[in-house]
Amino acid sequence: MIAFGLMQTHRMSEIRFPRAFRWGTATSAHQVEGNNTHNDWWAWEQQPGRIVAGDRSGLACDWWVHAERDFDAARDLHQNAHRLSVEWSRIQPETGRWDGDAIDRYREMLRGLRERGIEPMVTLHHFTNPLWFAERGGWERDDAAGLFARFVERVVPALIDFADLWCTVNEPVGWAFSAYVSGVWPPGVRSARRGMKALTQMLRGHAAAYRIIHQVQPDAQVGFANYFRLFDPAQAASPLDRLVAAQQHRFVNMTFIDGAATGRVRTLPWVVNLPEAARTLDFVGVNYYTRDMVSFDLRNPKQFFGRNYPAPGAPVSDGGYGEIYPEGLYRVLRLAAQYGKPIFITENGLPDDDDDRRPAFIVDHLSQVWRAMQEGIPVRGYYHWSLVDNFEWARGWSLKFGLIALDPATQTRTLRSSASVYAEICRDSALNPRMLERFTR
Ligand code: GCO
Repeated sequence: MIAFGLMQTHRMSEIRFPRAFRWGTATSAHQVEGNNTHNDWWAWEQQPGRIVAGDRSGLACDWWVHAERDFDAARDLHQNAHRLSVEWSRIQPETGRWDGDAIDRYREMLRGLRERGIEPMVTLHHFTNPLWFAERGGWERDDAAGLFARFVERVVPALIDFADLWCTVNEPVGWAFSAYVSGVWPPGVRSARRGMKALTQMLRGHAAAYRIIHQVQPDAQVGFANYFRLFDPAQAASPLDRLVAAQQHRFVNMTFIDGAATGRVRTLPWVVNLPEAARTLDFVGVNYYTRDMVSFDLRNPKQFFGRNYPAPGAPVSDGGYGEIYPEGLYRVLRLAAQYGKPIFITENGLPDDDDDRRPAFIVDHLSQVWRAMQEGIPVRGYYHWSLVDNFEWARGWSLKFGLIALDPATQTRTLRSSASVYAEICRDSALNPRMLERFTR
């Protein structure tokens, strides 16, 4: 209803964002760099049956050598911000070995972004772990956070000339679920208990990183990228559907962020007191993609007895990735606002190979961002996932998230038409009447 009202009022006029708004895209090291041979994902990809169609990251988008080619494109598309990650296994390929050349390459990349007028946001852990770290027990070991902290102490001082916006970790709950509950990501474990252990250790790692960064760069803004997904009861009148949806919501959306805000986690089965983690958020990073309808189902104990599916008849993106639900971004921004911090939309996007939905997706989602901002919610930037098609974890190369299409075999790039739509938005810091007229229903 309200969304409809918004479109009516603004159908012909412009939707203006602040001049200082950060407009960019997001990527992660393993998904774009290529030849990340020292991490657990690389090893995982070599095992038969792990990745759709036996795909491998391989050369990925060849960023380790040629990231600047895509940085040029981002600049030409009027982007002024980019979120990328640094690969721990490059910087510390073995327990006792630090690779200065790898750090230099990251300095060069960040300088390259700055020179193009693009402000970097740097993520320190985006799903991958050095093989040596994974082989000794990864995040399940009690010293994991300490080992991560050593990496942070090494890499952050080397990058502070170029960056002051930091994401410690990416989507910790989603990562723990895929790595330790469903077991479709390395280390391929199926044990909620072990997952909780790893997640607790990662919260410790986040807190340690928060402190280290502030010691070396007092003005830094530090947060993490929290995955927000909406879970709506299939039958609003069913208490069981409501209960299950609420449980999923608490667990997926709120556990880690509550831990980082208060130092306490009370999401059964996860109960932790970590006072050191309290107040370790300078901003809230929002990764938003989709929502689920949820019905009670005794057969799914691992999902809190819920069965999840897209709303019947709703538009969905490629490959069963989920419902396209722009109003969800407004709703998660309201959730994120309760922490009283500035907000960055650190990821939002969809797999859409033929690009028939992406232009409208961008315009509709940004209309919802604007709507939240009209209510005083302090959104500071939007990083579309992603700049260029990249290696989508267990889905391999099958899902195409890029504004720029990539053929990984030939490294040929082709701009999708959504790239130009988004470029106009970035240039004007506004949704113009033409695009509102054309793309909003
Ligand atoms: C994640 C990550 C990205 C994905 C993106 C599309 O959410 O898994 O942060 O690495 O590629 O979300 O699925």
